[in-house]
Amino acid sequence: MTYDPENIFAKILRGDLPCHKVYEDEATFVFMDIMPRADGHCLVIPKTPCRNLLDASADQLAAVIATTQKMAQAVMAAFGAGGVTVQQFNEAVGGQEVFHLHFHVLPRHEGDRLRP
Ligand code: DGP
Repeated sequence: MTYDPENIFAKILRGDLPCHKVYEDEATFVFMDIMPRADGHCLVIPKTPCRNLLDASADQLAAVIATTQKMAQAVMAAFGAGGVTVQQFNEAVGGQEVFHLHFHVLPRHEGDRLRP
């Protein structure tokens, strides 16, 4: 499987499409999900091309996981959440819709349900 530089998140990274940016460092970028399944649902992506977990380099994974941890801590504080669900999908059959590696960070509250 190859990386398509015309995927939506690549366009967001290039500034060709708008997004609600949450955080950025030299290796990663975080923005709000356009179809949030929980209040505060954000997406963590590497800045460099990567289709999904299956072709990620060790450096990309290390950077994305470190930022995912930061975002998990941040959304818990910002949304008064009691926990965080982290989701990640690979290839269409695995539920992936946008083919640039991303981790979903979903703040959770006691008794809540993720929106479909
Ligand atoms: P998945 O590949 O299944 O992990 O889902 C892709 C996610 O990306 C989905 O939760 C909706 C979100 N998404 C799709 N298009 C856009 C977009 O243009 N902007 C933003 N912010 N999020 C998007």
